[in-house]
Amino acid sequence: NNVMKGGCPVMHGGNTEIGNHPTKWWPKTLNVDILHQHDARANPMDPDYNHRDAVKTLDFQGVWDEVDKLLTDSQVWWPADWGHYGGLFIRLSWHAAGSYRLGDGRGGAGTGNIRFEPLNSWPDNASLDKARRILWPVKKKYGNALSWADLLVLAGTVAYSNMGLKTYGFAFGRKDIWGPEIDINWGNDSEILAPTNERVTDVEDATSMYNPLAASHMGLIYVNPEGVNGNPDPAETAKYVRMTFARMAMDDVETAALTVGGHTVGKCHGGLAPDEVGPAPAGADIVNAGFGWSDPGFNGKANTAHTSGLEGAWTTNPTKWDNGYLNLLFKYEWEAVKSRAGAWQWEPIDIAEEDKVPDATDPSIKHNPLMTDADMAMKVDPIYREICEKFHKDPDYLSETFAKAWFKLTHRDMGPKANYYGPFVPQEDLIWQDPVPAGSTDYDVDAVKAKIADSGLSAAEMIATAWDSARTYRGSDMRGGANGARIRLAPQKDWAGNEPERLAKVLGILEPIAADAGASVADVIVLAGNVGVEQAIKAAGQSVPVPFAPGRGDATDAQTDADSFSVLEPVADGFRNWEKQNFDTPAEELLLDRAQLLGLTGAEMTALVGGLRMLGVNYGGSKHGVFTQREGQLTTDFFQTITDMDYKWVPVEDDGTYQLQDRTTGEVKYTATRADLVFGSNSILRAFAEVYAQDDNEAKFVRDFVAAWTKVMNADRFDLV
Ligand code: HEB
Repeated sequence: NNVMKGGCPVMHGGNTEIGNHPTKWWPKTLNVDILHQHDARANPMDPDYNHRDAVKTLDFQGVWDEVDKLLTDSQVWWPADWGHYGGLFIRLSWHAAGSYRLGDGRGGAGTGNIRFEPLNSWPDNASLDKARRILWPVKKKYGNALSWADLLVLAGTVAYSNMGLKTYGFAFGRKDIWGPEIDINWGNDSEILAPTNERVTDVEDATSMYNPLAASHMGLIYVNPEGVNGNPDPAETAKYVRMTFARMAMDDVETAALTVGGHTVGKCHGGLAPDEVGPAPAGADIVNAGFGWSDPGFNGKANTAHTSGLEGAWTTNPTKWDNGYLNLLFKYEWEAVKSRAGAWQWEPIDIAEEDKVPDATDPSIKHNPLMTDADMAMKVDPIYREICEKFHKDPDYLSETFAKAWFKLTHRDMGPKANYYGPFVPQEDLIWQDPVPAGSTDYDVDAVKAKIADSGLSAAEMIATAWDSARTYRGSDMRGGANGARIRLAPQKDWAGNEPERLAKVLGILEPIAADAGASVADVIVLAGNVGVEQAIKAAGQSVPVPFAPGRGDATDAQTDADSFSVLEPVADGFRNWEKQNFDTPAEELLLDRAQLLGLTGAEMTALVGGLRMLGVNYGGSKHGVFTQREGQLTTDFFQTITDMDYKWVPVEDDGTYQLQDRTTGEVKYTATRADLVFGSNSILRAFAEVYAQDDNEAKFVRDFVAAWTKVMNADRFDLV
């Protein structure tokens, strides 16, 4: 049978390898898959499994104690330095959390993503594969109630506590994912560890790094420990430390505290020359059991381990929380030398014997301590130096500042405190948690609806305002959203995208209604949007109620860290067909990214865009994409038009917009942007658009629109789930 001569039943490198994705030949294809990652079928838990219920049953203290015990339970396959895994566990937690970036809220410890590519195989995460395996018995014992994501952050926190730091607290409640995150752009670099030049416009100016990247190389959490592009120069490295930490929402004091406190414990590992180290986990041979960076020079002793290539500890007592780091940094002059593995590091000149560091395996041997280029930045950069001198003189100040910065680092992407579980949650409210007071649920919703309907506001005004209030939500770090009604406050009330004049008018009418009813403004904004949508449904001759869940609260200015809200400003919103300026990134990509942050599926995004276009809520009243003769009715006209071959699509020269011309007469029937036309041109989105254009799906469309609308309105209602 010649037809079947191919050999194996499954061709090696066929559809079972990731490199053979169907669109690989067309790499610019819109990646709609980012909306469908972490699909229910990729999740092994039962369909009715709710991690929030499970985590409440966890034996919190038991887990803590078990991790504490593990710290000194050295394993033959990865022995602990000085018999203590503290440093390793802390680096694990820090690298889990440190991938967070403020720009889009992506990365961070909130999902357990470090278990998967690319993070699992990033060179900067070398040996953290071992750290997680050491923790496996705890995960195994406590099971579903203990997520990996929680455990990865808990490990470092317990380690600090064990070594003498008074920790600030810990919250459980992170939910695991079961495969790589595909929505995160880690950079467009040509290769792992490509020169920093590929991600900046000017190497001397760290702030010129492309947004929202927050690391100096592909594959690193922050900066190159050997110096910018591997050249030791602490003053230059200081710029990158400042920039990368700022992009993680850390100021200079927090950054210095984290660096000093981080390197107060543990050590660097440089057992080998880099070319002797085996491939990362994703590229390693099957017999490595999921481990990467196989190490032919490793003789079963801690002191031959290889990780970064730098070698040595920062302090004389690397398993204790003390002030040793700053004592040594300021006591000695340091010179750049090569480690035994060939990496640049700094070592002290003429160090006293008693300040030397005991060997990680044989304490009778003593070594020089080391500093990375980033550590030297703490001494060389005038701002960091001043902060560190204060820390040096006042160790309690260091401990308190560090403990709080560590808590922020490891909890920054968990959203508001409603997402925190367990007995170690700190009482205090912190401004970066974007606190929102609880709102009333005890008012007459129908009476408020009636007042709104009588208020004289148009459906479009109400829908646009509710949408703007809710659209800032991003699931990446669970910030933003309608709760808190921060759209009333600076800076949001003045954002161009919120059309400040219309917003002020609408708020001027809704606020008294809220006050009269004892409802929050946040609730009334959403309720008004629902009223508008219900009117549009009725106008289309349908009747589908829009669900409403009261209970949002109104935040105050004092509860709002105005600066940290600027990153939530929508500078483009394809749902309202708007861009603040002409961006290089095409409108459809901006729309897709926003839909992903909102947690929408492809069908939900499609229903919302096509529906909102019918409701006259485009920014500035533009008519792009308003493919209907009956604006204000929630119909499927958008989809009818976009799938209709009677129209020819013609670009408007130098404008970035398009015309839909009658194919026979040439008459311009409608105008459009790329955020409209993509629903007719992209093969996947067109498939969704066809569903809603179908004759049998008019009612389904309205139901789907309402469900997607409600999802966005409730995206930040962590109190409901
Ligand atoms: Fe770190 C380690 C770098 C920051 C914590 N560090 C390490 C190393 C290096 C680095 C290179 C070594 C590795 C090995 O093993 O070999 N860092 C670095 C840099 C930076 C940092 C560049 C920026 C600035 N850290 C940091 C932070 C923290 C830390 C922030 C926390 C908080 N680290 C750490 C630890 C360690 C390290 C703990 C130790 C580990 C062990 O012991 O194993």
